[in-house]
Amino acid sequence: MALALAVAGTAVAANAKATKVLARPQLDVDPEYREFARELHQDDGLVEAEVLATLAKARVQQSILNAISRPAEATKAWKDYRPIFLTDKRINEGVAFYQGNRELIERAANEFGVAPEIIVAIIGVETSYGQNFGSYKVLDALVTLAFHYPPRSKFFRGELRQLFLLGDSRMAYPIDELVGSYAGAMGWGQFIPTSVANFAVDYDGDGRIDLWNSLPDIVGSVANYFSVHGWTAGQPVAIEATAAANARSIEANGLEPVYPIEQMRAWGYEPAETVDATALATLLKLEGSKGNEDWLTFHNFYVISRYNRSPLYSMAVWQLSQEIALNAVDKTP
Ligand SMILES: [Ca+2]
Repeated sequence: MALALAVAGTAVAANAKATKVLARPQLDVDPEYREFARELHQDDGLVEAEVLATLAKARVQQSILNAISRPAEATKAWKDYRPIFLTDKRINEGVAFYQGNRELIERAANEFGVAPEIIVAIIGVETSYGQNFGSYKVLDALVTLAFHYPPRSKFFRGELRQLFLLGDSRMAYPIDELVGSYAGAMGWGQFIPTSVANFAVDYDGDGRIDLWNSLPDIVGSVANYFSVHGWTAGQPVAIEATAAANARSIEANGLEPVYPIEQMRAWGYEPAETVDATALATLLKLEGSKGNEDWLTFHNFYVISRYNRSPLYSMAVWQLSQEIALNAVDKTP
């Protein structure tokens, strides 16, 4: 039943505890909540009673545990992953979003040194341009995962702590009202609390961060995320290559670009576009709908992967951005 997924070995204990909490939180006697509140008081100077009062508003939800336990999308092949994101609908809505907010998007892109179509594509892949940013209370999601999902409790306790540290003064809304994904990712760009703390910006200058209703804050925050992670304007992202029959097999270790293009060519990978021979790349092999694809991916592709570690995610963002850029050409004379 319900929480059997929690942890092998301690299933009985986890089950008993979760059943109790699911039925009715007894916060005044829950030692884990107490310990957490005590830590936030000792380490961060928060008022223990206030932390407990906020925790008391959280609802532990089985649907959150079900969602996080689903198999990862990383197991999909590119031919099955691509059609989820590269749809006419998502491209057309991205073009409309770009054209409708061109001044803002291009101002942020210039200021932060990021490609405008990448900002649009990230928001498109994450939440279909704000149409689907999740319906969970962030507090519910993080409390559920911090205290009832042992495999990642350390990570989510850290995010819950950061949510409290952001506090009502930094965010545009009280922290117990914030809405996001089942994993506590917030707003149009799906920022978890540590990402909000490190990368979100108040781009409309009202003193608060609003990743739900302020387009400047949303666009500026995504642009700043890319800027801080090292996006380099005007540099290549990914180029498809033709592999010679005797192309050397390359065991790519992640997406970090370590091989100069001239080396890749010597090994039998001919880029489909002209590119600086000294540019560093790595090889990404994908299973496309028409067979295997060999891609040379560069530093900027690696930067996209800092938003989400899946290579397929990065490729979807990149290809969506290119479709949007093609179709969103500025037609003003
Ligand atoms: Ca703001």
